[in-house]
Formats: sequence, C-alpha cells, structure tokens
Amino acid sequence: MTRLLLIALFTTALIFSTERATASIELITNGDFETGDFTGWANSATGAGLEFTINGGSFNPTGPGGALAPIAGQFDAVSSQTSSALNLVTQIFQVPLNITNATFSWADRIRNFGGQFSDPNQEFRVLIEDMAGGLIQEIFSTDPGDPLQQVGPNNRLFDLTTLLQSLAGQDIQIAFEQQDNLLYFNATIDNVSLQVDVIPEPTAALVWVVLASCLGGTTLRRRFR
Ligand SMILES: [Ca+2]
Ligand SMILES: [Ca+2]
Repeated sequence: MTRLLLIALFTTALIFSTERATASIELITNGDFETGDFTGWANSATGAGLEFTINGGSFNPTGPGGALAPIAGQFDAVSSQTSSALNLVTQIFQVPLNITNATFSWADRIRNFGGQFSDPNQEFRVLIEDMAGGLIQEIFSTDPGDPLQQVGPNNRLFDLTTLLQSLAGQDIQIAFEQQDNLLYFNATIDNVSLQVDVIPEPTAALVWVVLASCLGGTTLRRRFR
C-alpha cells in the first residue's frame, strides 16, 4: 500500500513537473496600449519632444504625417515633436531565472520627413538597457539608406533567449527611442511583447522531495522486515 502511494506521489510529481516545465510568461504590461494610457510604461522626452501620444485613430502629429488608424485594437502610441528631440517610452522588468526561450516582438510604423536616416540623430531604435539607462544591447534601429516611409505596420520579432539567460535575476528595461534633428519624425509602436518560457523553481525541488520520500520509505520498510 505504502509503495503504491509513493509510486503515485512520484508519478504525480513527474507529471506536474512536465506540465510546469512549459510555463510561459508575458513580461510586458500593457504592451498593446489598450488601457488607453501608458500604464506600465514611463513616457518622456527631451528637447522639443512632445513624447509618445496615445492614438485612437485621430491623433494628428505636428508636421506632415497626418492621423492613422491604430496598428491593432483601439490604441497605439505615436511620437511627435516641434523641433530637435528625443522621445522615449521605457518599461522595467525583472528577468526570470531558468529561461528556456525568450521572444521579443512588436509592431511599428516609421515615418521620417527628414530626408534621410542618420545615426543616432535621426533614428528610431529599440534597446535593452540597465536600470541607469546604460546600453546592454541594441535590438533594432533604422539605418542610413532605409526607406523613409515604412507605414507597415511592420512586425518585428527577435530571439532574446541567450541575452536574457545572461541577465537572469536582474532588473532591466526596454526602451523605444525616436530621435530627430533633421525634420519631423513619427514612430508608432503597438503590440509590444516579451514572452518567455521558464522552468519554475519549485519543480526541481518538488521532484527531489518526492524522490527523497520514496527512498526514505524504502529504507524504513527494509528496517521493519
Ligand atoms: Ca493596440
Ligand atoms: Ca541605426
């Protein structure tokens, strides 16, 4: 009877661990901006930046851009300015332990009325940064020669598994930055997602506890024989 119970416990633990091994976590809050505001994000600007603005389809940025429907759902976020500027939205998160897969994705529109892209003064870029704003890795950026009007929406997807594994347990941030000093530049973002698969910490511990119980039970039975 005891043996059956132990086998049942161990089997349950194995099944439990297998199921939990595929746990998937979304690290970004309000990545689709469907709250209608910047909940979860920090939104700021320097110079003549007007920050990113929530767009429900009628936001008409300064310059020739004009209003566009949201990329997805009811809202997206659009950068604008009256002159040389840096507009940025950032979000902080803690990198989980035991990541087996990490996929970073978003959708954007890029509208550059400055005649050219130039790094970094007329550029849209997406960065992984430390908490002080120091660059850890550039994930994406426009480059000189790119098409000036990329209304898309452009769906971007990057595998960050190796990068995030190297940052396990740390607080870091993602940053969407639009900088300009040539002429008007509108960057639009939506559907920001950082999906990670992790092996939850308790799983391994649970298996070991049940294993120890099994071994302990066997030893006790042997002593009573
Ligand atoms: Ca949206
Ligand atoms: Ca660049």
